[in-house]
Amino acid sequence: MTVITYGTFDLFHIGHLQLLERAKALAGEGGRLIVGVSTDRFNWEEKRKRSAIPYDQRAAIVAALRCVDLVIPEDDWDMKRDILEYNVDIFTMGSDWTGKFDHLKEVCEVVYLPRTEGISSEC
Ligand code: C2G
Repeated sequence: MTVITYGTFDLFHIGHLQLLERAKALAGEGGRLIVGVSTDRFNWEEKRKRSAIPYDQRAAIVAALRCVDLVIPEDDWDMKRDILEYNVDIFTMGSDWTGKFDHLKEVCEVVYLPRTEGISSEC
């Protein structure tokens, strides 16, 4: 199966890694994990968030992970387009987003995974 998740992945840390490994596990044997890494534009325009690390470096770090099969830029909130384009079976996010993406249940399964407590990119 194909799983997709999204994030900023700034100052990459164990909480990000555990989320991505849990997301890959959802894809099952021979499955695929796609990760949408938020662009600097999206982060500022939509989330008023400035990341310490620029998009191209955050994307390269995520793309280098064994559990990640494809990285795409997240430059808007239209996850439905990505889900249909990549024939995604499961959309997943950490539990801090619980309920925020339930509308995507029209096009795929939505799973919220437990966050790793006690660590954050926020300095
Ligand atoms: N995460 C986690 N544990 C942490 C920190 C983050 O499980 N201690 C998870 C988040 O729940 C999210 C993913 O790791 O699913 C990426 O976290 P962020 O980089 O903080 O992503 P965010 O800024 O929430 O952007 O449109 C969705 C956004 O792009 C998500």
